[in-house]
Amino acid sequence: MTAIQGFIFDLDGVLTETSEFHYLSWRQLADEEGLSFTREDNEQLRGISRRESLMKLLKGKTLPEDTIQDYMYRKNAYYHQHLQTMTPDDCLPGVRELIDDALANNLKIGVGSASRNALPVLEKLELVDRFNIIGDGNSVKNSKPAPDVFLWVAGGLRIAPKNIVVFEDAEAGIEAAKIAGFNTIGIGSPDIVGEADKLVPSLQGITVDKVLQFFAQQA
Ligand code: B16
Ligand code: MG
Repeated sequence: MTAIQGFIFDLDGVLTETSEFHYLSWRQLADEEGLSFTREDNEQLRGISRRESLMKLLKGKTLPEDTIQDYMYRKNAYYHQHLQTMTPDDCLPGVRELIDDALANNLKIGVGSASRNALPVLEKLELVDRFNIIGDGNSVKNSKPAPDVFLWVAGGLRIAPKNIVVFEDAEAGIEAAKIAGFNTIGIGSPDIVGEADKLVPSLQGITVDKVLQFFAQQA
């Protein structure tokens, strides 16, 4: 019998691709404030919190706390405008199939995201009711690469990290999951998620059987 009893999915970049919305929102703020911000810069923001994203965008420039709060508020307002265009069709390929397969195999499933917007995004995708538990940037204090959000979700699922597979697209997310002893599947390029136990280009064609077989061989 397999030891894997649950899956935890990151949200942005795993269940849906919101990085373009994050890019456009930070870009609008950067343009308004005369800061430089490129698509390459945006790639460095995958999986890290809103505040840490702003710190990277500022590239060492210091600002008073009320200005930091104003920048984060405005960026989030722009992001919410973009979210209005999101529909259930914005689920990435293979996501719905893997969720159905996991539930049919009696696995418990959760979301572990750094985003404080995880709930509105999952509502747009019509996925909220599918998950046993949703952990996000509001659930814990320390964001990825701290393991807190994944441990919070694992606690809610009542499953030990060694019996859970985490699906992540960000270096910070793989680091967070590995520190706490989760099994990891990295989605995307080896340059970014190369530290994961297993790498896949996307969730398309990924089945519970394939995942369980992989981690059975690992054991
Ligand atoms: P918000 P994930 C992360 O979500 C994004 O990858 C990252 O780019 C973003 O800065 C972070 O959420 C915070 O998002 O501003 O919505 O709170 O990949 O951990 O699901
Ligand atoms: Mg992500």
